[in-house]
This record gives sequence, C-alpha cells and structure tokens, in this order.
Amino acid sequence: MTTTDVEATGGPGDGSGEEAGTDLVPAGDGGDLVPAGVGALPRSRPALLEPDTDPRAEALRSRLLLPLLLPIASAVAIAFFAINLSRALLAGGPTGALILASIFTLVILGGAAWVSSQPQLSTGALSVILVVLLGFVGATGLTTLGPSSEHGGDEKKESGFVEPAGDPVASLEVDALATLKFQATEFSTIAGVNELVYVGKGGLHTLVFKESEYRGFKLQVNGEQVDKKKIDLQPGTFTIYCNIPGHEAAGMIAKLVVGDAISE
Ligand SMILES: [Cu+2]
Repeated sequence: MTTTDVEATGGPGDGSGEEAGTDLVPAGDGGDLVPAGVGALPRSRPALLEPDTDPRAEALRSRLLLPLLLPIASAVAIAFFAINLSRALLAGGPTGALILASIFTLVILGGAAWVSSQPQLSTGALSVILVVLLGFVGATGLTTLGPSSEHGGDEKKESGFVEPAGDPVASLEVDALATLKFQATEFSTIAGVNELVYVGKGGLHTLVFKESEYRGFKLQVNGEQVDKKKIDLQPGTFTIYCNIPGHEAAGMIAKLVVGDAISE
C-alpha cells in the first residue's frame, strides 16, 4: 500500500515533461548545419532573414516578457502619443490641427493595415517600425514645442507694449524706402521717452526691435502712410528692422544708438 502511494505521488513530480523540452534544443540547431560550398542554395536564404534563436529563449520571450511588457509599453506609448500629438495640434492652430490630425489618422490606419497584411514580418522588423514611428511622433512634438507654448501668449505680447506717458525728449524720423531700405543704416537719439516717426515712401513696411526689452513695439506703414509711437529708450545700441519677410535681408535694418539723457 505504502509503496504504491509513494510511486503514485512521486510519478508526476519527477519532472519528466520538462526534461523532454530540453532535449529539443540541440535538435533545432543541428538542422542549420549546411556543408561548406552549398551556401548559395536558396534553402539557406530564409534563415538569414530570421536570426537563429534558442527555442527556450524564444519561449521565455513570447510567454513571459511579451504579456508582461505589452500593457506597460502600450500605456507608455499612448501617453507619449497623446502628449506629443496634442502639442503638435496646439501649435498648428485650427486649420493646421485638422490637416495634422488627418495625416496622423491616415498614417496610423495605413500602417496598421500594412502590418496586418504582412504576417511574415519578424518581431525585429516590427519593433524597428515601432521605434521609427515613436521617433517621428517625438520629433513632431519637440519641433512644435516652441510654437505651442508661445501660441497662447503671442497676442498678449503683441498688444503688451504700452506707450509711455509724458512729452518725448526727442523725436526720430525713420523713412521706409520703396527700395527696401531705411534712409540710413545708423540712427542716434538720447535716452528717455522718444517719439519714433515712421514715414512710408512706398510699399508695406514695419519697424520693430531685435531686442526683447522692446518686443511688442511696432510701427507699420503701407504706401505713403505715417505711423508714430512713443517709446522709453534706455542708453545702449539697438537694432531696428522691418519684419516683412525678405525685407531685413534686403537691407531694411539699422543700428539705433541711444546716448545718455541730457543732465539738467
Ligand atoms: Cu519693409
């Protein structure tokens, strides 16, 4: 009685099922031994596409790592996509967002359809595609980071310039010539509240500062118009230019030297 009991409980526990699995390992590798000189046989070609993997490592990967990593990876990927895409969409404005969203939808749908139509794709190739896609989305988010964070504050900055009160200590005339130049390449004035008078001589032109402390100050003329505004200038050398595309490069840029205020 006791001997059969021991045999009955010991039978399943001796792990014979697992032993059989390890026996398969050398068998798989042996099949790849091809005699030298027959390497050109078409039979050996598919072997090049799929790297030789140890069946046990393969089993470990597909049964343990994948089920474990997939949910984590997809959560990370979704967060990554959402953050970067929303950034890109924010930067694009209403029209840009629509175009971007359409492109992304098409790319994702097309990609998914293509991947599912290629069942012979190895996991290596799939992960390369995934990495490229993630990189692309990441790059989109990064390149649009500046515009998206500036988008909200842009309007404020533009109208944020407040004309100083009080009588100007000096007045400076800058002419916007039709030849895409100012009448001089260097201007000078004294520190304090200045009145800048922008006189149009043909074409659409603006007058803005390169320096961030005068961001928001803008004069604009179209044709023979005159625009003027007061600005509180500190001593120093500044750069004024026309921000209509191409005009600065054509020469609508000048130095503005602000000297110390006259002492009383
Ligand atoms: Cu101009």
